[in-house]
Amino acid sequence: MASSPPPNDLLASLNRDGYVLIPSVLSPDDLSALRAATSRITSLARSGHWPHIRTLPKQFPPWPSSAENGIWGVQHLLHPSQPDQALFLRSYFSDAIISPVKQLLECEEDELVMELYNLLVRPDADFALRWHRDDIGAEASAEEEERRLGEPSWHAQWNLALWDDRSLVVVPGSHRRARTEEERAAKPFGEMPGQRVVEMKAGDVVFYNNNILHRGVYDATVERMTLHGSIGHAGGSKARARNVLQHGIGEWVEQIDFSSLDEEARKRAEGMRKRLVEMGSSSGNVGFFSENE
Ligand SMILES: O=C(O)CCC(=O)C(=O)O
Repeated sequence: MASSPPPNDLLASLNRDGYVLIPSVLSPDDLSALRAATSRITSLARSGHWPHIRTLPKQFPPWPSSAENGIWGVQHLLHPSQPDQALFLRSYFSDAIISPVKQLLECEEDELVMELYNLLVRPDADFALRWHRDDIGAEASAEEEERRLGEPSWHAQWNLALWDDRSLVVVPGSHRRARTEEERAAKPFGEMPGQRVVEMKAGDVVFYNNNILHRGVYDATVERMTLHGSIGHAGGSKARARNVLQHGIGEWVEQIDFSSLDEEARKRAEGMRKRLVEMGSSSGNVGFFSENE
């Protein structure tokens, strides 16, 4: 694994630009094993045998479970019925991810919270996402944007490319300020002043503030297998944990068997899951979430 920049540099870059790229975090063996596993689950998803998918031409969840119009993502790599679950568990809880996350959240391991692990793939037809911030709607006023952007984000989100990837387009620095009039007036699928394509080589990981102005531009002829994950901080809102559970993993998170992990990673995983369930649970029973809402 290539050496990461010192912690302060990593966080300083994220704070300044809204994203930070760490090159070559995967060994050649890990890269080829992950490519094989992501190909398997993507084939299952494209052929209608994995219902947890992002479907064309829809940007935001919820997505239907039918792949008949094509897909651009595969959800829930840590699901117990996922054929390569053990490999994805190893990847999600690996030092290559956890070390930078701890640096970016400025916290210790026992404050980390398990969240989501998904996969972004080559779409079946050319497709693009409109400019957006993940947690602040386009209708927000400038005051509302400023207020929300001033709050700590309490989670880290990343893209880990298994093939070279230039799909993510960002406006550097836009996570620190409200949109300008020009940005507000820009076409949802058009060029934005100052936009930058995030150029990733296979094995690179980019961490980004999910409220940076960004979009995805996808080419149906270019292979894409990019692991897309997030990890929370126990200081964050209970609402986020509940949301992760309700719309993501609440029905099966407690069934995940961590015994394939080595002892250190298993302890890490048990702790992170426990904090997710405790934070998200108002009744003490995670199974209630999907029934109640
Ligand atoms: O494809 C990407 O890398 C970006 C995805 C994205 O913006 C989203 O899921 O909201």
